[in-house]
Amino acid sequence: MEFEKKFLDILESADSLVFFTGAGISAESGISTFRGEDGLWKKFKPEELANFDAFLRNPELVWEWYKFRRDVVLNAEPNPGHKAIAGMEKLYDQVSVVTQNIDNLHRRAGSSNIFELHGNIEKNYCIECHSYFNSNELEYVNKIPRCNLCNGLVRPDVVWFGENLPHDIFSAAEKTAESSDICFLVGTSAIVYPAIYIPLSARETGATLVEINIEKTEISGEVNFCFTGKSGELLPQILQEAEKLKHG
Ligand code: BV8
Ligand code: ZN
Repeated sequence: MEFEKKFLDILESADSLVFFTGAGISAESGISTFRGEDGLWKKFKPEELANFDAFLRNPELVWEWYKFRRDVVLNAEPNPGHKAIAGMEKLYDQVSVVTQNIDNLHRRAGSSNIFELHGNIEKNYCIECHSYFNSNELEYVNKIPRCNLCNGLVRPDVVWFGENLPHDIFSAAEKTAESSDICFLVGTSAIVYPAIYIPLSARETGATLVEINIEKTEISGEVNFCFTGKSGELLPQILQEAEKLKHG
């Protein structure tokens, strides 16, 4: 893609970058998005799966869904989009990833400053005594993991609809966004709150918003630059431009 000079000048003068990512950045790793054509929500209804009442009503079904998604994630690899974001850390003083994804792919790609707003599929906790368990430590009783300390129900450590986001992570992410020069919005439909406040607060404090998506979204009209294309293709191109600008 040919990037306009205005964007390249901002890319060159920036010190601090934030990448606000959604399910779309992992699509090229073979992980379904939520609301796309093959989206997860097409097959399952969020209200039946990604909320606490649904979990209490039918823990087997919710666990079946997360075990399925965890298997997909474990067999997936970070794609060139994840890797390009990790590569930016060699060129800029501050590079942060604020992700809505729970798939761990940014960490596996080598990013070192990650804020997981909606949790992580590898982490779980007992709803009774709040003991934490990694997914490979879980002990299943009739397809449901139970706490080996109090026999309570264990749930994925992810944020379901109607649940608050981890306050410390959210406010740290917001602070990072507010001190960024560029906030990239990568592969997100930009409809889930309060996550979407992160790029909006970056804009409030003067950051340039750059959207990377295969289609227009709810926020396309409010960003400074809209690059239409696959993040696995566009992000490596932006990294290449940044290398040329920063290394001359
Ligand atoms: C809360 C769990 C306070 C983990 C998820 C009415 C109006 C506004 C808000 C609300 C409302 N009713 C309720 C709410 C609040 C609700 C909300 O925002 N709902 C939305 C759907 C309207 N939010 C909440 O409930 C949040 N909590 O508000 O707490 C509270 C407290 C008590 C009582 C009430 C409120 C909690 C939200 C978190 C929910 N958890 N996931 C998991 O199982 O994964 S949400 C789920 O959506 C994922 O976390 C996902 O990350 C997130 C956002 O989706 P995206 O990542 O954007 O993915 P999506 O598929 O939508 O889009 C993919 C994009 O990628 C597309 O644009 C596509 O074009 C693009 N793409 C595809 N391929 C590529 C690509 N782009 C580039 N390259 C490609 N190759
Ligand atoms: Zn317990």
